[in-house]
Amino acid sequence: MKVFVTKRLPQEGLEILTASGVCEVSMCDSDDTLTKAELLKRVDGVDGILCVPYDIIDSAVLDAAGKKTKMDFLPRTTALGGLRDKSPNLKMISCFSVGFDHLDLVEIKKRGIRVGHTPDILTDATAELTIALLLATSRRIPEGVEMVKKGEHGGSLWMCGYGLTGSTVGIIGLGRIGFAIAQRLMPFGVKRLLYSGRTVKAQAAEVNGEFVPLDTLASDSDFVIVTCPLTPETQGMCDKAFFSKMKNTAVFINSSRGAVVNQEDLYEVLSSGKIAAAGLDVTSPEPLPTNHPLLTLTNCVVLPHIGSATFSTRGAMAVLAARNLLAGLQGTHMPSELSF
Ligand code: 8YV
Repeated sequence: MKVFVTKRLPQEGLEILTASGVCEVSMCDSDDTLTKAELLKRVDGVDGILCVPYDIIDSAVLDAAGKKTKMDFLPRTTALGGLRDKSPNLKMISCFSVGFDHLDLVEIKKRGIRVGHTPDILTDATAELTIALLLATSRRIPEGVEMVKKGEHGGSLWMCGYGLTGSTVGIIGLGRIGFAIAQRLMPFGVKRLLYSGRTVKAQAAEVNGEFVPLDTLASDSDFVIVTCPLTPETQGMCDKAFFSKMKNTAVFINSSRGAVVNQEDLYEVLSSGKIAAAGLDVTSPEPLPTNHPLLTLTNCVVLPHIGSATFSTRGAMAVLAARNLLAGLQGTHMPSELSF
């Protein structure tokens, strides 16, 4: 069987694939995201794809990957015809991510293709990064670093920011990562922990979480943290109407997906001081063009989507993605199969 890995994979994952004897691996040996044309070309006739969130897996990609070979047109009755079931269609999509908003699940389901992803193992790393981003944004750390380089120093209110002690934090989407963030915030002396989402979470009691409507979360929080998945319901959810309910001293953090935020509206509220600051690990698009207006603001800290970027986490993601891929190809139990 043939598999295509769309981006350079950490060695421990690649070794599992190559040593398996199950598949022939072709990998894009680059850290750049493939263009659509290249992706379509490289998936031609493969049985499995190992992809990252930047690869949009839509019907065009599924068609290209599932392309029938000459062998498929041979009658089954001939000796060679028996070969035609060997690789007529894509069997498996393995995501090097917990998120799967880059997949057209309707088309994938129709074609009976299995999907694997990498939840849990990146929760701690992503929660840590979100806390780092929150503190960097609220205590103006990148700005402070620049001040030192410029030799600047100021008065008693110079470079002041906002602290977590006694604050109200609102988490949109108290899933695995949202909950891990809440746990890490508790020792900072947060006074109230609010959360919004589709359902009340039993686990929320462990972090004294109060389930509130999104409007209440926006209006009462000193820090708003977005960790919900990108879905048709959450796309563009943080827009002008949402930001206008926030306090003008509040800090907005997003470590989920860039498209949950309307970036024009965010620029407007940040530049006019309607909210205090924003920290984004995710943007739309990624990378953000270097001339993007958000990058001109001192009260906006933008990171290059590094939530899961620790050596050990990325290694574990590669191992899990490889094991998922092999199980999908062989039709066996997958360590982390997406049910949809
Ligand atoms: C990416 C992520 O997978 O897991 C997710 O959903 O967005 C990240 O962990 C990672 O950046 C690799 O592209």
